[in-house]
Amino acid sequence: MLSSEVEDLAGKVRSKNQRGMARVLSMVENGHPLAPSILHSLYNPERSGLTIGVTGYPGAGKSTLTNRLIAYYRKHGCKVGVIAVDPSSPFSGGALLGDRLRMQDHASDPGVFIRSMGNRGHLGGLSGTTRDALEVFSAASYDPVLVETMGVGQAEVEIASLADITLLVLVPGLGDEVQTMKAGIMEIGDIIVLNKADRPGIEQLEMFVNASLDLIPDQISRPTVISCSALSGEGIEKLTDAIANCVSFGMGRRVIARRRTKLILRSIIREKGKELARKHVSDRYGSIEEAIESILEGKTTPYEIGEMLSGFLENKRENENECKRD
Ligand SMILES: Nc1nc2c(ncn2[C@@H]2O[C@H](COP(=O)(O)OP(=O)(O)OP(=O)(O)O)[C@@H](O)[C@H]2O)c(=O)[nH]1
Ligand SMILES: [Mg+2]
Repeated sequence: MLSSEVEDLAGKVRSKNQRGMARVLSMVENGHPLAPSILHSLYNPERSGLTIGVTGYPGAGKSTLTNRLIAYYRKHGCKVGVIAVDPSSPFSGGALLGDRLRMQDHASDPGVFIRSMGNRGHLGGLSGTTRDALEVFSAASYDPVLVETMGVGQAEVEIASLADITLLVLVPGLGDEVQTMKAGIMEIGDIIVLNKADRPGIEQLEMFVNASLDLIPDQISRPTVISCSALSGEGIEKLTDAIANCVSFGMGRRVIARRRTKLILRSIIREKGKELARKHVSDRYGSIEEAIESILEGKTTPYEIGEMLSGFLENKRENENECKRD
């Protein structure tokens, strides 16, 4: 019964049924117990869909740029998916109001599927939701899928870099040092987009960004820098060319498949490891709070609890091996 429901929903996603897709996305977001089985059925590391993360400071023009990219890819006959991620928002389902206004040119286009994601019940938080939503979009043959995140905090950067290619959007006048000098920010993007090139200060920003890139260690590949104006559309084709170049030169399909699989597996290991460890500590002490009390009362230490967890995982593995031998 369950497996037929799983296959039915996975089939709907594959056949691009928009209602089925919306249903599966909600299940993913709410941590529905069937969601992992549906994702298992949909997963294909070599699927052709390209995912593009768009990150940058609030107001940098990410939505305006996303809107331009949607128009460009639609003109070239692609079906485009958009995930707008807002960690501060408890709302999800439809597009966020501001983004909906900016992307309204495409809201009624059946070849564009826009979905916003806020914080919900997914164990892996918003990055887990986005990771899984990307699979759903790609399985439904949306190509490319654009992921816009608000802000450039650690969580947003992590989310944007779940995509195959990440665009980091900077603008003149925000204080070049602030934009570029934040720990490792220049290393986030495969492409650094200097948006609002119609504004004064673009040359200084270009110089500053290039000088900052000179400081990046050699082993990290140097991002491409593209100036454009999302408002006027100038430079957008240069950007889409740079995206295409990233795919054809930097990463063939197999490279993308491997990178994608590594990212997903790493994030699932982190998520499950955390869940398992938390649960075990809670079971042992009643709750995490009570474990803290025990430490404060001198009954144990965080390190002893760490050792206890290692022992627990080792035993679990031994038990599994024994089961296999039986
Ligand atoms: N002059 C100029 N203004 C732009 C350009 N791109 C975007 N804007 C304007 O900048 C403002 C913010 O644009 P958004 O696209 O909403 O920026 P955002 O990065 O999505 O903003 P948040 O989602 O709130 O972080 C809007 O008023 C846009 O019209 C550009 O290339 N040039
Ligand atoms: Mg926006």
